[in-house]
Amino acid sequence: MAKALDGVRILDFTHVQSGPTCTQLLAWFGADVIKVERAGAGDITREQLRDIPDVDSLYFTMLNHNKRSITLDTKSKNGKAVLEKLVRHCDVLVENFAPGALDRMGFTWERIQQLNPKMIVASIKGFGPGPYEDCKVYENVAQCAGGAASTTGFDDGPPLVTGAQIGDSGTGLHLALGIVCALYQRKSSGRGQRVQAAMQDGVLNLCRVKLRDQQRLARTKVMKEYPQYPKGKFGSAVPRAGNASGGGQPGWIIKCKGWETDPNAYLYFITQAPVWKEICNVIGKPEWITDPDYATPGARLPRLMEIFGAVEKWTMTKTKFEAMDEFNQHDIPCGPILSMEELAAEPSLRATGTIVEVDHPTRGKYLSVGNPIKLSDSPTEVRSSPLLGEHTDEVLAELGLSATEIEALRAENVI
Ligand code: CAO
Repeated sequence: MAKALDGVRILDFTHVQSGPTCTQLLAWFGADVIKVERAGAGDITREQLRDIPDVDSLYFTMLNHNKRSITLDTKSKNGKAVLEKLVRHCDVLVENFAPGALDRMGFTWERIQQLNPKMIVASIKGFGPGPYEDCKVYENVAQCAGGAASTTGFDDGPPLVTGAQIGDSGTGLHLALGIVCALYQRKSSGRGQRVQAAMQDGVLNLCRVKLRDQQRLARTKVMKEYPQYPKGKFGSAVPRAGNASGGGQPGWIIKCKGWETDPNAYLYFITQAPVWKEICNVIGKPEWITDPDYATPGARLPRLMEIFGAVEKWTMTKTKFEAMDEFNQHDIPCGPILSMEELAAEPSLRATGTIVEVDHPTRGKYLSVGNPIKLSDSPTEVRSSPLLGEHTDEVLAELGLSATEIEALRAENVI
């Protein structure tokens, strides 16, 4: 079946996590992604967190499916000549080098435009223009600089980073959207353009509700759905909210049967206002339906912890799945805390291709997260990540190089 991005050629200069997540998505939508790696070394993640000696790590394989790999020393004279051909050949260059690296290689935006005015140049950096624009950045730095860490965790503890890679994979997603928009605009403008996504900006975008709360706090000096209310104090900055819901319907994580030994025997529970009556009936507190101290959302705010305690008393007699089943029969929103072990074994995620088993030539079979975005006319088939330089000869031949020229580059260690 045809794919959404059939015919789009991506010069993939990405490494580590943020950029590769972006180009992997584009590959899943059908783009021909040519990953350019340094000869002899490759993307550093090939060897990071290895679980099998001399085999590409899961870190690498899970971020580079469906791509082709070529090796090229882009700092050598003959390597630069090949890179020029690639720039002419491709539609989009994606990179997440440290600031200035592409310029130092001799491929400034101006030079790329001379070579191919239709080329879209997409970059991820840690920070946008400003005091930190020259800094190298990794995931957790972005989480800290983008507002996630200061608003995550409990009030009496230090800032916390989250397991979700919102700085890397989150910014990769932002960049992918920018690239697709630029490809669309190119249809009418006929020109390429620069697409830039800073990791700090991406994290801040995902922390939008916290900037909302910052302004509410400045105006009202209190946030009644936060666990600090009514007993604790509020300062001038949005505090860490523990497990409080980020929206208008208060929620909290509560214990379920087995919590003493199972670190994930918990449920996220939401006291959604329209089903308050049903909540009271299920947990055995029918008197709260009409009691003026509990009957309205406003009256419940200073009593949220008492209410979550009462719900927890009930959920501690049920497993998280039993509690979820029963709450759902009454349309009460809640969700089990699922471990990676449970997710890996979940049949419905396998059925939709959100979790896939992939066969790798040297690793064998492993699990990966497939494409979380489903297009009805462009289904995703997840293929193994490439071995280092697996497609060098094939791609160079497509660029018009003869077998003799390719051998000469190999002899010079350019590829
Ligand atoms: N041939 C020759 N040289 C190559 C090459 C190739 N095929 N590919 C890369 N290089 C060179 C680069 O040109 C650069 O050289 P200079 O420093 O001399 O200009 C050098 O390799 C190293 O690149 P780098 O600085 O990007 O890599 P690093 O390991 O030092 O830094 C990182 C890594 C991620 C901190 C940095 O790239 C960065 O800040 N990127 C932007 C933000 C980002 O994406 N961070 C997320 C990473 S995932 O957590």
